Amino acid sequence: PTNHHWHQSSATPEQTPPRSQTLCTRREAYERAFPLYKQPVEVGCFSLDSQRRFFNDSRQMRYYVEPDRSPNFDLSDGYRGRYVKRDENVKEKLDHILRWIVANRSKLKSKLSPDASCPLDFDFVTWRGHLTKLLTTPYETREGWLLAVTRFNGTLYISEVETEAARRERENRPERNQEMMYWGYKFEQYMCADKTYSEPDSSGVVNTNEAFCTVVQTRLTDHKLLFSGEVDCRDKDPDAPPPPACYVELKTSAEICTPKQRSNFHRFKLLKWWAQSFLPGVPRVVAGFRDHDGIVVSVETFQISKISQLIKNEYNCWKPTVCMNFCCDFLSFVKREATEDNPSVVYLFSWEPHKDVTYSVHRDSQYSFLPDWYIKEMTC
Ligand code: 0WD
Ligand code: CA
Repeated sequence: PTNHHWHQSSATPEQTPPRSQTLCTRREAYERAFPLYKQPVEVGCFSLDSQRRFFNDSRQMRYYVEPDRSPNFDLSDGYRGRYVKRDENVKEKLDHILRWIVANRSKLKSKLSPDASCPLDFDFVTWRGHLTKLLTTPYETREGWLLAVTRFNGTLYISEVETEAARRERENRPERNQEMMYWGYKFEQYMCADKTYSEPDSSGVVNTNEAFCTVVQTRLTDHKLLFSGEVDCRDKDPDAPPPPACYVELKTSAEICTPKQRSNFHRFKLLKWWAQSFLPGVPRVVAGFRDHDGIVVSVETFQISKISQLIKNEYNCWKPTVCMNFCCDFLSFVKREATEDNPSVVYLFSWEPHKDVTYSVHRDSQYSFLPDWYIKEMTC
């Protein structure tokens, strides 16, 4: 692999400075051929119920219902009175994915023998959302990130740590923003039915504890990945292709009235939408465009495979290849640096906009995230 974009401090033999390896995040460094990304395969799924309890099944699956041409959904309906919000102070880290792994380990083939699942045959285990952040890093100018990495039985586990800035923002979120966050969930309720044969019920409670998550495996060049992502709904047609091709991602966005708004939508929104759905192989995003009062005025479908064409005329726009190559090189960087195989050691990778990625090492610290029950279960 080419490493022309590596910046490495040159240590002199007499005064060895602290090891400071970094990874550059400039777009130009990642403009090369699109890397191999194998078609993601769903290997399982799980559900989180209204009390955030884990179930190793698809009980929270919902079904996409095609809306009217001009729907007039009121996204603020129920914000006061029919809203149960997940407790954002509870940090779940990778716990749900680890529970899924333990429950399904016999189905997962091992590196050593096809019978045992210890060690796991994956280089990385993480949330899809963490990979989305990596994909968009070369284009992100506002929010940095912290990713904790632990190597255990040869597999690298990646779990996000909330930055100080993100925590402050969350704790000081204006009322208007809180309500706008609700809009996305309310849109899901207008668009989804609980059964293949039923209709959406917008009179019910919106409970953000509930989730249906897919678990997919894939490979990015030489990195074998296992990750999970929340899926909004699926095509209810029994003849629809198997998951993840039948899945539909739902989004809301401000209605587009000016060329400037259209350009910003292409340059910023579509980057996030593309990255999030491309990773697990979800083929389409259904967007509800809403006015300032949270009324959906139109609904439009975006095919993920057509987004790169759609943005090509945009000046100075993002490129899928830059996103994927950066992610690939970051994973190589992690593999190279996070060498100690120890569940209580965390390599904390840190990035701020306009800077390089750096890291620090922490033993038995507040950052350790692999639970004892998982270590016990997976120590063979
Ligand atoms: O502990 C953490 N740091 C995180 C935990 C960060 C991100 C997610 N999670 C967990 C939760 O268990 C959640 O159920 O991940 C699940 C979702 O994972 P994901 O699919 O990897 O996350 P992402 O792609 O960022 O978000 C997908 C959806 C969002 O939909 P929109 O359309 O807004 O992108 O998951 C929801 C949200 O509806 N979501 C979350 N749900 C619970 N906790 C979280 C979160 N922290 N972030 C997004
Ligand atoms: Ca969504």
